[in-house]
Amino acid sequence: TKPTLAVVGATGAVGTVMLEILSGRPDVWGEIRLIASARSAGRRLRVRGEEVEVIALSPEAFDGVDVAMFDVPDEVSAEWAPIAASRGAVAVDNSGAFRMDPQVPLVVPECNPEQVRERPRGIIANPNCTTLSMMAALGALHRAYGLRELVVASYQAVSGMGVSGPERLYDEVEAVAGNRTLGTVAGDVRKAVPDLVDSPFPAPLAFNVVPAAGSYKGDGWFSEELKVRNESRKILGIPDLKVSATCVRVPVVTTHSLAVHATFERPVTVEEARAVLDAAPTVVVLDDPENGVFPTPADVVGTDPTYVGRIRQALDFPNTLDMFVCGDNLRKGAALNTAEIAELVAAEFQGR
Ligand code: 2RA
Repeated sequence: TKPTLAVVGATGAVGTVMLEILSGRPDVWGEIRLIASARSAGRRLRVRGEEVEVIALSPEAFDGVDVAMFDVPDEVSAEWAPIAASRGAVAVDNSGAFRMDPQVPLVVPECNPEQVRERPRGIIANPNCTTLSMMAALGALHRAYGLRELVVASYQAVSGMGVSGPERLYDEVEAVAGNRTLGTVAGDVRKAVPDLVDSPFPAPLAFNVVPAAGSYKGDGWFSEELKVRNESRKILGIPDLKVSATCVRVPVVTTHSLAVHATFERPVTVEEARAVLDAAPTVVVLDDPENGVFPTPADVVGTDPTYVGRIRQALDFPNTLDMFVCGDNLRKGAALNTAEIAELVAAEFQGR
């Protein structure tokens, strides 16, 4: 019999994409149970062409569940993923609660699929969408040339925040639309957008970029920047990888972009790197800058691959490539990778 899957957080931004993805993937699941907060219980959502009623999160909701995906805030996962595991489910968690726990593998199927089986707590973590958006590409290059140093600037879409991000961006864009003098005087955009106390962002996003993603962690660092460092090291299995990241929120609805400056142990040419990336099944090289061909969020949103372009040799840094990477933060960056991990676990049920 096919394993039973629970989707916890089915009504959120990632949960919504998850249901869409589950409807299009090979059908490895028996029952798919939808779980959300008591507030959302009773809603009916479509998955695999059928309407399924959302049930409230409770310990009993996990009875008979083989794999439980969590797309909920950190504190909800911290409490409930262990409950699901204690009731016999394998929890695949997309929050930050367990990613750095040494007893919890942090898995990107393109990089470290074998680690799904090393789960003493019954929990497998899915990486942060910013890190994840570049992992398929960097994993392939690391295998070929040995990654040593990573300097990254992110251009992060607002849906990384959950549904409140796009809502706020659309509101702000509506407020500034049509005013052809805005953005010319300091503070004019701030005055034009709705009150920032109601915003999930610390500054206007319309006509702006904001160098603050995640929560402030002290010593100048925001959580997203530390996650890029810690999670890249863990996924790639390079504990001493040198990483420095600057994470920036941009007025894009969905799809994170990253400017990546990657230094390798061995010499690497652009031609070879392109061939390595081309050969990676889930990476698409879009790299003909002379003819305007490079990845942009507007062109890649809603698709599964990791896109790489602007691949070039850093002029003053040996063994170093600069490149621009785009990935849909709700798909490969979140729901798709979680689904892929869950499918690896589901494969263990075959023949049982
Ligand atoms: C973001 N990386 O973009 C995140 C959190 N999922 O906000």
